[in-house]
Amino acid sequence: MLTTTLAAPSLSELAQDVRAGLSKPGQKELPCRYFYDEIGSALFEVITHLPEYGLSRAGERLLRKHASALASRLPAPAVVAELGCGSGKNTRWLLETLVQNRPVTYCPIEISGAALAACKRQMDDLDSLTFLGFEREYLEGLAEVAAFRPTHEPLLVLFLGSTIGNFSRSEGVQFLKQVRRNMIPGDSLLLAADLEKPVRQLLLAYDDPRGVTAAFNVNLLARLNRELEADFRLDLFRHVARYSREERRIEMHLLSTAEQTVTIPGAGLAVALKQGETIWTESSHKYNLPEILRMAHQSGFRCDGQWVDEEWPFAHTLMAAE
Ligand code: AVJ
Repeated sequence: MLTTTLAAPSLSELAQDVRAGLSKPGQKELPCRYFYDEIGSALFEVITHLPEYGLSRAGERLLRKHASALASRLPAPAVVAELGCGSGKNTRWLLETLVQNRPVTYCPIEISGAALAACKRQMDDLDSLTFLGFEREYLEGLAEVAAFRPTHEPLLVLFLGSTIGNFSRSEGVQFLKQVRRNMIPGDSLLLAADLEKPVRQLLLAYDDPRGVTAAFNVNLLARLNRELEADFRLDLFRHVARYSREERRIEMHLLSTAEQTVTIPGAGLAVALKQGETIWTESSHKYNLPEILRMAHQSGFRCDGQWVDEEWPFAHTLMAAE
């Protein structure tokens, strides 16, 4: 008998992650990192301008107001690595100050090529800045930066926007420990974290009346339609934002308004959804100041400064690698 077995074509990382998340027993999930294709990155940029979404403007105010105070508290960095740069609009305020002291090599690490390109344009006219972008996972990119940075010159790592909030609290500490492993004493980390605030304010920030956040969330399914030939009917899903008091986080879900089966050929998968069942797409944890300091200490940092926005509770914490 002649038999032939063809090896299954290897699935892309996207396809593998989609398969794993949607075939979970119980709560189905999709990773939030896949929000940021070209359309998703553009929608996120719109979110940062929404009156209800105060995070980005708070981060911007903190950098505008305190860039010099911040710069004076750390050894002038020769290399600045940023984990997730987005448009680079906020980071620019800090880089403008830093390049006044010395030339800087700026290394944004970003899985969205679209965001990386926008960030490059944002920095184009900054003389004394060398732009070296990494289209990579955060830790992969940071390891590459760590491999070439001169060890006698300080490194500054930026983790802005409160992206840390996408991790669970314990994953967040594990992540900071990994970041710390790519740093040496004398290096610094600037970490942004969105703080706890009234629940109705948070719900509006993640479910704005213009429906931009809803479009951002649903675009994840549209992306799977585009890239994995899936047949999600977007009209049969509804954006939901919930606050978990227990976990102190916003959760975004996509709720199936009907019983339906979706096929995703690119992931070799068919998914049955009940009416009212959700796909969990993102968590955004909210913090208090003492717990940020605790997280810093647990992951091998000393705190050298903390700035809190007055309008929208949001904190920038400067941490020194010990
Ligand atoms: C970019 C991860 C910080 O969690 O607030 C905005 C993403 N999601 N609106 C956040 C987001 C819904 C954002 N981060």
